[in-house]
Amino acid sequence: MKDYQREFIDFALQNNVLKFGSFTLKSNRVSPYFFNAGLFNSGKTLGAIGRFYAAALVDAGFSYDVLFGPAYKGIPLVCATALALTNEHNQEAPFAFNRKEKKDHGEGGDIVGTPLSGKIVVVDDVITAGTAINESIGIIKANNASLAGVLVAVDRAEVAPDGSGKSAIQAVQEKNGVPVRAIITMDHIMEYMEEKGTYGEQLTLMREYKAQYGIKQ
Ligand code: OMP
Repeated sequence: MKDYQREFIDFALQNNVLKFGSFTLKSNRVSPYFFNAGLFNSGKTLGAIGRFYAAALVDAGFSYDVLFGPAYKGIPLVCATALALTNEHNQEAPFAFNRKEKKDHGEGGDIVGTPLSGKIVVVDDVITAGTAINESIGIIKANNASLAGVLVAVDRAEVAPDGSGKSAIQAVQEKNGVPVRAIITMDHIMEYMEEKGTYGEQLTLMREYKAQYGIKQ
């Protein structure tokens, strides 16, 4: 694990964004941890998360025309990332996001911000089974733009629900031929817990969950 990844986990724990307990996921899996990006809910935390995403995006070497943040949680994330790309990396960083409800008056349409055309990088919070990311890819295709990559904060490194045994990320990568990058994965969280040595039962539950739903390396 790299220093910035450890720093990111510390930061998520301090802000209660990363929590341990029992959580029912969108996929109906019951997880011993949850990452709630909605709790990056102040100027200070949003500024910091934007810098983490921007650094990861530059590190991944993504080339893009527009950044896309899917509603709702992707919206502040893409704004924060674009701001950090300009302030810290001197990039123009055009961005867009979608409305969940289509607007048929005023400017109309379901995309707000820079029109979705050219190479698009999706900026989102978490990948579990890949449903949310596939929805974003559908929006990009519907706008005749092309997907250049996906950046999320957390790759939960779980098997896709299609029975292929592949990770949700692998499935998205192979289907679309583009890179998917995450700031951290479930393994980084477990490594962090092992290093601290104080997580006891919670770490056992993480290992059990990984054995059931994690990708087999
Ligand atoms: P998939 O669509 O199954 O990949 O799940 C990802 C989505 O689930 C995220 O965009 C979140 O809305 C939500 N989620 C979290 O926010 N944090 C988690 O730790 C797990 C989930 C989840 O429900 O799987």
